Amino acid sequence: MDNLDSFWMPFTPNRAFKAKPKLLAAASGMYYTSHDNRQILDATSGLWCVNAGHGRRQITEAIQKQAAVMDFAPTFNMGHPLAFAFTEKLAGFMPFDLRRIFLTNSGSEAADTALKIALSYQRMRGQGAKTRLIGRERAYHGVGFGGISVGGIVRNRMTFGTLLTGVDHLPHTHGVPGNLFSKGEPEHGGTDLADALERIVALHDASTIAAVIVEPVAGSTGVLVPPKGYLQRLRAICDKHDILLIFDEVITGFGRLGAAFGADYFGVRPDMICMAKGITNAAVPMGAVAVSNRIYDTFMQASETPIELFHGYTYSGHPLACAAGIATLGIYEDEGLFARAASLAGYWQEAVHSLRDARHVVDIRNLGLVGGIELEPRAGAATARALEVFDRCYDKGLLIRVTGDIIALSPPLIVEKAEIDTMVATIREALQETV
Ligand code: PXG
Ligand code: PLP
Repeated sequence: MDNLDSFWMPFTPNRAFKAKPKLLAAASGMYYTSHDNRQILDATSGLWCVNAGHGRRQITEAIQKQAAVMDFAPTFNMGHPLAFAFTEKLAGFMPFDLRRIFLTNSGSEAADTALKIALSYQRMRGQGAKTRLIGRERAYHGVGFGGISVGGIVRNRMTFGTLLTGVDHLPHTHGVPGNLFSKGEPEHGGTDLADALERIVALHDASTIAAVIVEPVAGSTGVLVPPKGYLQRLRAICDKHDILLIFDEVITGFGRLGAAFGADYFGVRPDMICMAKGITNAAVPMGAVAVSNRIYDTFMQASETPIELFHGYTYSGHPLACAAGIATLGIYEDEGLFARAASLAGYWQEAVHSLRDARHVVDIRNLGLVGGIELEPRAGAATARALEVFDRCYDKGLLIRVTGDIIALSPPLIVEKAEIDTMVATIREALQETV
């Protein structure tokens, strides 16, 4: 590779990367092939997205076939059969009555779309004063102006101006005494943490609040598993005050927790679900927002303009993405991958928690096929230790993800037990070698 100058890489220390690049050249099953022709075991499903494993033939063929038939068709005032076929199939995967689906091209667009639907919905039903949006500390909802406003990552916000006004944040759910090294959902603090929403309601009044948006399990900021009862309590408070509850399931969707969605796993009914990533097994970019029939019907019944929602993307329902999506959902069904993830979750839990006595480890968290391993930060050099572990793992043929000083693991749902053992053994070794 001669010249790395032109590509301004996303969320990357460009100068450091370009001095020592890591390039991936091919992918199949559980493995990447690196540019220098090494096999790299993928413990992160790419970026939490290749849930069915890499290079799935059915998906590739569906994309090839569609590209040869029709490259693109507009969905503004027009349509094409695959967009309807895909959303119908996807509706069959959705929990509760979240059967109306708006298509986007990414999770960021899904998050911004959901927030806009919430605001417009409240207005549509005569609650136009309900404009406030409530997010959470340490939340990631992508990088659009809406998503970073309700998001809880200071760095993602601080240089970008005033953003949305009328936003408030719940406390994050991490760090309750007694919850360290919890296996699965932590025991303590769920009710109190959710009751913070009551305080926000008391502060602003329910008549000003449109929606609450949360990730069922916060992924990006280090695998923060909600304590028992937390999401149930959020739902109850939202019901009490007539506030919409949005689950951002860009990571927790499509089997990651061992159920189709986090809403299924926790048995909590959101009013909307944001999704992306695993929706097409990442083969073509796509995102979506599923909304309840009640929300959709309100738009159809109350809209005073022919167009019910003034929102959409050139590529909403792109034919190649729809083709990839149909093939992906077919694989999830045929191979029972969500049930497979559920059946591996116990093995995964014990494997990840076996690192409890490894060097530098201060906490371990898990749910479904997600694991978070938190390291003691190096004095005066936050994130440096985790980055060194990342580099060492990569050199040993393992791709992990690090965020701050936390290792976040999310293997494809096709992972075998022996590969889980390799992941854990490699991380242990890398931790041991890291100062
Ligand atoms: N919501 C959630 C909950 C996410 O996890 C997005 C929205 C945005 O999706 P797009 O497709 O616009 O990136 C995400 C994305 C990481 C990592 O390493 C996580 C994400 C993206 C990139 C890296 O944790 N999550
Ligand atoms: N900017 C300009 C000038 C455009 O014409 C469009 C779409 O027509 C957009 C941005 C939005 O692009 P997209 O629909 O791909 O999000």
